[in-house]
Amino acid sequence: MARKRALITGITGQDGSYLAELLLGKGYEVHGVVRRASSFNTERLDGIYQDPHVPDRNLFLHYGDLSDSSMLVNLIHEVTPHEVYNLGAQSHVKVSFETPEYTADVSGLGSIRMLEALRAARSDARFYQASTSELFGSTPPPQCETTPFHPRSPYGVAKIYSYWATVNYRESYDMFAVNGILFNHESPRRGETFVTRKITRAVARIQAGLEDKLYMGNTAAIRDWGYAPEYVEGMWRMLQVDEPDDYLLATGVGATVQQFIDRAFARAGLDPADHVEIDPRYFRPAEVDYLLGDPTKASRQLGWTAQTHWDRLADIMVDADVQLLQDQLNGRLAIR
Ligand code: NAP
Ligand code: G4F
Repeated sequence: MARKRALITGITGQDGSYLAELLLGKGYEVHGVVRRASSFNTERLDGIYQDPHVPDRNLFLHYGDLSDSSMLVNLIHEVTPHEVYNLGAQSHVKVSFETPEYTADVSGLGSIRMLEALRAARSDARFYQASTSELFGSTPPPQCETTPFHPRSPYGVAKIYSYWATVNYRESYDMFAVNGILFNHESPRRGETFVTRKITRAVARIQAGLEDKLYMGNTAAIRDWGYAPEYVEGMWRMLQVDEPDDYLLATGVGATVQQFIDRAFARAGLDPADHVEIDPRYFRPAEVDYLLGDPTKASRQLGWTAQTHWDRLADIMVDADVQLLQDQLNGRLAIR
């Protein structure tokens, strides 16, 4: 059988890089959209080229942007993908308050541009939209697929547009278009300004004596944190079922930001009371207080269950950041 082709927007991000590895390992030809930047932004894909078990010759990168519809139209014609994973987004909630219009353009309209490109090409590709637990916002937990949405940020508002666009194209044009409503998922590849990575990176630097203080925002917020490599497997499974539907992925276990801090500092033999201070700069105009997902549907229908909960995840991330810093200090990698 001919090799399956997948197109990933956001391939340079945390999830995009894990998904590319997963699909290459399954024998796919993988195409990714990369934004032009003034310096290298494909660092998370480096592992693919260094791992002899991952067939990197089947990976193709294309310059592009979700704000550029003609580029997306041309790319769909060129690649003729079997599966499209729309992971590209301005994905930072706090930043979305500062860049609401840009966030709406990329994280909201970007999905419509991709869906229209598929429709114009009469493509029968299966489409995955990266939806989010931020859609639930202030609706109390536990949240499941039928829980009402009440987003609390420009990011959440943009993503709700993409959520309904995906449902609408499925219903209007009989497209195989699905939403994965994913709760927070993290890894050593998590962006450095998201809370878990900010904490584990600071722990490594404090332990090494490079820093002394970690300034935090609202540490009472509760999140349902899972492990990103497990979540990209769930994305793939959503596109392998017979009928398109929307699924939520979560661990079903929650913790406060403070609990994550305590666990991460303990892993490195440090006391957070000596190092953590609250800085109002990191508070948001509106907060999402409590996210806790019920992943029963994904478990029953996709056979997907999260294996790694927040405490083990904190250990994995601290260990990785300590090792990364050691490699940097030993001159094997550049310090950032
Ligand atoms: P991420 O690490 O922030 O990656 C975002 C990706 O989108 C990057 O590759 C980024 O490119 C790309 N991108 C940004 N603006 C773009 C544009 N204008 N055109 C094309 N691509 C653009 O995010 P992630 O954690 O991997 O998340 C993947 C997706 O899942 C996002 O849509 C996010 O909103 C959603 N999501 C994430 C979580 C989570 O907990 N991680 C939970 C639910 C949903 P650069 O590398 O050039 O910046
Ligand atoms: O790590 P965060 O920035 O993630 P947030 O806002 O939950 O969004 C992430 O998860 C969503 C899924 O629910 C994704 F859709 C989205 O793209 C992104 O990946 O913040 C987590 C919590 C918040 O309550 C925040 O207020 O941590 C709190 N927090 C406290 N101090 C902080 C900080 N967050 C950050 N980033 N930095 C702080 O200093």
